[in-house]
Amino acid sequence: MRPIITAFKQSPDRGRGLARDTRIRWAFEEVNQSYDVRLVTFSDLKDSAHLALNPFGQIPTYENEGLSLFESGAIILHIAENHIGLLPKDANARMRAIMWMFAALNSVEPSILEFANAKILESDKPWSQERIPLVVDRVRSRLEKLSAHLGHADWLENEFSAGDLMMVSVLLRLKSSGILDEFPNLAAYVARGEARPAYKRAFDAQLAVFTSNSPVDDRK
Ligand code: GTB
Repeated sequence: MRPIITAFKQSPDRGRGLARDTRIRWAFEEVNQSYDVRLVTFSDLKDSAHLALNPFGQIPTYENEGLSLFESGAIILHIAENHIGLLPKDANARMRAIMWMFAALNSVEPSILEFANAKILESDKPWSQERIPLVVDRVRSRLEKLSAHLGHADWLENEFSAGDLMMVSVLLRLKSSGILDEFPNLAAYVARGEARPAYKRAFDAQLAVFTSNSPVDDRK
């Protein structure tokens, strides 16, 4: 049986690969596991059928062989645990790769989400312009430490792992902001992730969904 994941029929990111199904697609591609995608609308997310898969009414979800999961971290950990290619064999190295997945989701992603929310959801608030520099500083503070740890290394530990897949996925959200460019080693790290053939296949697959489900613009 092929696993099934959910993804937006029309992603609000317009195919930039920022919705969280992309990281799941990337994990599948890294381990050469084919998968199916059930496309959902925002209204589908509120249906009881979807809420039974994810009580928070979000994508991505995962279903296979009697197991259903939500949370991109849990889904990628499950894929990585059950295939070769995303976690080292050595028990300590394996745990450190998992630690980096948690670090990406718990120590780095929250400030980036705050920044995205401040820019997108709160831009019309009278206090927005005052708040943004504070939020950017929190992102910068995390990136400074991550950048110092990474140094000149290619990946967070010795070899590419699910930890890098998650960290690159999280950092990608900053690409258009310019903040990443303040840390050339992190910008290069993200570019290394994007250059992986598996990432490219994942990116192209989600873009194809957006392209084929966008209303045709027939303005002359
Ligand atoms: N913690 C969960 C996980 O990691 O799986 C978070 C899942 C999540 O935030 N899902 C979002 C969702 O379903 C889509 S990815 N939102 C619908 C809702 O909550 O009603 C987040 C996302 C959305 C849009 C952009 N964008 O436009 O750039 C980027 C990322």
